[in-house]
Amino acid sequence: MGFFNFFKRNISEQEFQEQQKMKYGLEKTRTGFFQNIVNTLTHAQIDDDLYDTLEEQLILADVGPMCAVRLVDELRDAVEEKHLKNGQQALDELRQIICQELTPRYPMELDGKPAVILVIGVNGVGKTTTIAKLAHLYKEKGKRVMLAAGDTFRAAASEQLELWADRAGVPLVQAGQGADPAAVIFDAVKSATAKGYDMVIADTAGRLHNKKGLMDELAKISRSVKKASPEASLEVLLVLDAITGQNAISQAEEFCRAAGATGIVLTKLDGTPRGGCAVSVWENLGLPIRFIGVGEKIDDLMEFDAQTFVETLLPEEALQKEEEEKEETSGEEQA
Ligand SMILES: Nc1nc2c(ncn2[C@@H]2O[C@H](COP(=O)(O)OP(=O)(O)O)[C@@H](O)[C@H]2O)c(=O)[nH]1
Ligand SMILES: [Mg+2]
Repeated sequence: MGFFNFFKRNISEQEFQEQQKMKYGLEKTRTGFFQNIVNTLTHAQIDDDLYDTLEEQLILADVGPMCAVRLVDELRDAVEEKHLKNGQQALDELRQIICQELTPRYPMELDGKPAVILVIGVNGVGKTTTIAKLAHLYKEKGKRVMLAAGDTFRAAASEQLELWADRAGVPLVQAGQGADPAAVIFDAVKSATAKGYDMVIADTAGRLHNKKGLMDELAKISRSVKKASPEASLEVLLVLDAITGQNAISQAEEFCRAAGATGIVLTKLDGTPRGGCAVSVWENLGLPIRFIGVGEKIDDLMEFDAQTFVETLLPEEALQKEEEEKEETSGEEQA
């Protein structure tokens, strides 16, 4: 115990704000299927029925059948090994297992000059919005950010990004419809290097590529990034829509390794009660989640923190109780 002591952990004001934002963003998921998991475990005796129920509930939360079975197996082993006695202890163990599952195995590559982030994914998942949010986030951190309109397939894509670039207050490099995306990104990296920008974030077209086409295009972009600046680093973020959850993950499996993706952005977590798909991303795609989208506004993107995520979805019972009490008292005060 202790690892997840939500109350006893001393947190800064900023961490508190992050927790609140995550709580709000994950409202549907945390008050839905994950709430059931907490309720099931908190009051239960540990037996085979409990494991069956838990497995079902994890699947309902969209954790994915294979991942759910494995997590429950891990939990069962841990319960035996550590001689855990009750559901509360099992819940604490489950938090740790899921947290480990969600913790990135390697850091993001952002130390290049400039740091290039290429954003890929199928149409409608939230690529362009995510790029605007990323620009905002890194600008707030004091970085000089430039955008590249690499989605040259549709004229509207560039216009949409232009609006967002204005809102975020960052420059945008764009070319006409049908231009070569690798050339646009080359120009952006060149320009960023010349002007001393720290970061280039590039949009790409969301056509459903075949594997070879996608591979070739990304290889070409990657070469042009290096050609434009030998000191550039490249992070390729694949955007997945949490609303389509497991479906999105199985679709992505097809091409994500081929595409050389290095990380995942999971968008629209605010729009689904089944945000559990996050838990199976590593098992299915072998990629860490780097950011989560929790709304449509420019600051509705969060850097992914596994511990805060798990504490939000599987809070300690005491936390919920205290909140209820707080609500009751404030209700009384108003009355
Ligand atoms: N609720 C919610 N909507 C989002 C989020 N991210 C993107 N969207 C919406 O998803 C739609 C498609 O986004 P867009 O960035 O154009 O997707 P793209 O085709 O991949 O570039 C837009 O209506 C966005 O406002 C999110 O985190 N939460
Ligand atoms: Mg787009």
